[in-house]
Amino acid sequence: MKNTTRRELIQNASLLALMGLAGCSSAPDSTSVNTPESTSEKTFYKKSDVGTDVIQLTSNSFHDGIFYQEPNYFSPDSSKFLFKSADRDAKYGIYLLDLNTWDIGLLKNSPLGWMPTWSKDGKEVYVGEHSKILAINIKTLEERTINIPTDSSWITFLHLNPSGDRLLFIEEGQKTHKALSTIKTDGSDYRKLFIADQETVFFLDHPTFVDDNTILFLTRGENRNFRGDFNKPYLITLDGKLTRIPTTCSHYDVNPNGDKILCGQNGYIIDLEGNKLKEFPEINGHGAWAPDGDAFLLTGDPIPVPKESQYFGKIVIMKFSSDEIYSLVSHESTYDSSLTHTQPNAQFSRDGKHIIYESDRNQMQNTDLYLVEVPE
Ligand SMILES: [Ca+2]
Repeated sequence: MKNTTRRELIQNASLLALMGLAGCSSAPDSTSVNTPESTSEKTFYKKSDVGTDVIQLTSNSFHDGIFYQEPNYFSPDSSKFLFKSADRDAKYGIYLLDLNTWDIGLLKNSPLGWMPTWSKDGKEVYVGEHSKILAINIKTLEERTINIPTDSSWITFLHLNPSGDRLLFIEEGQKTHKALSTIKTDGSDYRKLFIADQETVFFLDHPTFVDDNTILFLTRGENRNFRGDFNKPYLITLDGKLTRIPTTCSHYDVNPNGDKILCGQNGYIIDLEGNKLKEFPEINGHGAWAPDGDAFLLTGDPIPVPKESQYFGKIVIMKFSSDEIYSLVSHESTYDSSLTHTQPNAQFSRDGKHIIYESDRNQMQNTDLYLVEVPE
C-alpha cells in the first residue's frame, strides 16, 4: 500500500501558489500543516551551518530519496523535483514534488526502471520499462511509448543529451548489464554502442552525456568487485569511437561545459584526458556541480571521511577556481546499509540557489528529502 497521505495524481498546475522558492526563507508557516486538501509534507527543520533555512520536504515513514547525484532531477524551470519513494512493501514509485505548492504526487509506479529523466521542455518525464521507454506527460499522465528494438531487457539509467532529442540508457538483464545504447526521443536511430562481454565487463554504470556526441560511462567487473575493470571511465562517441580515460573515477558529475569531470569518490577533478586539475583529498563522497560550472558540492560521508574530520556528515561546498571551502549543512547521514549507497545524494537547483539532499535523520531507517538555501 502506498502512503495514503500522498495523492495518486499530480495536483492541477493551476493551483500553483505564488510563494515560490522564495518561501523557503520564511520560518514555519501555515502551509506546513497538512490538511485534507493538501499533500504537502513540508516543515521547517533548522538553520544550516551558514544560517540559511533548511526545509524538510518529505515525511513519509519509508525511504524517500534522490535517484543519484546526476542527472539533475529538478525540472528545467526548477519548479518541480523528481524523487523516488518506497512504500511499506518496498515497492518504488516515482514522485513529483511541486516546489511552489510543496504538493507531492505519484507519477509512476516503477519496480525497477527508476532512474527517470526530464524532457528538455519539462513537459515530460522519460521512464525506463521493459524493452521500452515511456514519455509521461506530467500534467495529463498520458504515456507515449518509445519501443526499444532489442531482446528482453530492462531499460535503465536514462539520460537526455544537451539538445534534448536523444536518450541513452543501459539494457539490463537479470543479473548483468548487456549494453549501452541510445535512441532518439522520436523512437528513431536506435544504436547499441557498447556491449558488455560478460568476461571482464559485467556492468556498465552511470552513462551520461558529455556533449551531444560523447558519452561518459563506467565499466565494472563481476559482482562489482575489483577484478577486471572497476570504476574505469570510458568515453564513447555516437559513431562508436571508444577511449579509455586512464584513471579511476566514480560518483562523478560532468560540469555544464562538458570539459571537467568531478570524481566525487576519488577526491579530484579531471579533464577528459584524465589529467588531474584539482585535488581535495580531505573529503570525498558524492559530488555534483553547481550550474555555474565552478562551485560544486560533496556529501562527505561516512566511510571515506574520518569521524574526527570536520567534514564528517557534512555537505561541503567548494570552488574549482579558488580554495574556498565551507560546510553548508549536516546531512546527519546514518545510512541504512541495506540501501544501495552508503552516502546521500544531493543536487543543486538549476539556478544554483538551493540544494536538495537526502538524509536518514536520527537513524530512523527512514530517509527524507531536505532543501537548503545556498548563500550568495
Ligand atoms: Ca521518508
